[in-house]
Amino acid sequence: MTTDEIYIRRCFQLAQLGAGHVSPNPMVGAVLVHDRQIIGEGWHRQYGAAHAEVNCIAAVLPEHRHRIREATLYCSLEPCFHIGKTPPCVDLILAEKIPKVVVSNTDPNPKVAGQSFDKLRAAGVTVVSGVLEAEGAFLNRAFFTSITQKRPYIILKWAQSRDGFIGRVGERTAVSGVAARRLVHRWRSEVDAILVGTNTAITDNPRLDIRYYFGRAPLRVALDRMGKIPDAHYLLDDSQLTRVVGVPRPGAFQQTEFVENTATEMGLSDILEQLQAEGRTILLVEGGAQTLETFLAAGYWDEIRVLENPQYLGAGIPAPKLPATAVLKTTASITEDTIQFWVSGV
Ligand code: AOF
Ligand code: ZN
Repeated sequence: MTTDEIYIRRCFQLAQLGAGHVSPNPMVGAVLVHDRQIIGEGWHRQYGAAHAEVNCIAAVLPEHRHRIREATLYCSLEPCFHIGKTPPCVDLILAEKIPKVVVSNTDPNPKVAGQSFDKLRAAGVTVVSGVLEAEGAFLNRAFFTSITQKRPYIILKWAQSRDGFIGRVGERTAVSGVAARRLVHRWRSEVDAILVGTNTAITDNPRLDIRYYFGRAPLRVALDRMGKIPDAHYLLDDSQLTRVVGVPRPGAFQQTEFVENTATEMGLSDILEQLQAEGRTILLVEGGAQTLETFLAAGYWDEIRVLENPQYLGAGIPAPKLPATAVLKTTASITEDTIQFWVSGV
């Protein structure tokens, strides 16, 4: 590993601390290094709040401040060029007279898109870009997908038994173990919306909350084309931001919105368009089989997370087939469950 790679990796670690707090912004980390010593670290902690570079520079101790003008700033993403919710980081770098900047990814935001590199170079700053670019792009895959494909990054998730069933027919079935369930709640806290189909909404009566974890609860989206989800089900309890796509219902809902859509197909593109327009850049689809298969058939997926429990169900609803373009990115295990992370190879 080169020196640049070591510090860019550290930027990635810091960036990840923003997971679940910064979307639709990217996760960004920054490190200031003087003479092989880290004198400042920072990350983008909260959407709308200070950028990684600002937090990094603010973290430098007073007795080290005079070193900033001899230091190298490592940053996982190209510093911003524009005035958004915060002033341009590129101007801060110039004001601080930082002589060298090393970056992983160019910011695909059209308001930035390489312009900060040009501005820094024109001012005499040494710029190195493209360090661990593929890793950086994977870290911010939701941000990149929403900009390039103009739709949210879509994660399909299901839990299956060793013999490949996601549940018994017409009956709520606990497939995963306790620890895996907690992990799923963590995943929920890291996305902007969770979607379930009608059958799952009716049969499982899911809450789609994050009670086994903490952080930001996502928007719940339930498909209810026939208006069949029972009124007493959790998804209609108005306890959390919820969107029901299908048949509108009367009642004094505060956090629940009804989007009329009774088309025979699920109207997925409308749902995705609305999420994208709202700045919700990561969607987790939690089932059931029919809904997952509709997303797969439409090519609306970027990542698939399969949890597998060693139990045998013997019969039930078969797990969806993985698409031929799916590539196994990594595997993990959590107590008795194993997890496969698949990504799209095209
Ligand atoms: C950076 N450092 O830590 C992040 C950047 O509305 P704003 O001001 O927060 O700007 C958001 C945009 O800034 C976002 O779309 C992306 O292009 C860039 N994010 N840039 O220099 C950071 N989070
Ligand atoms: Zn910035």
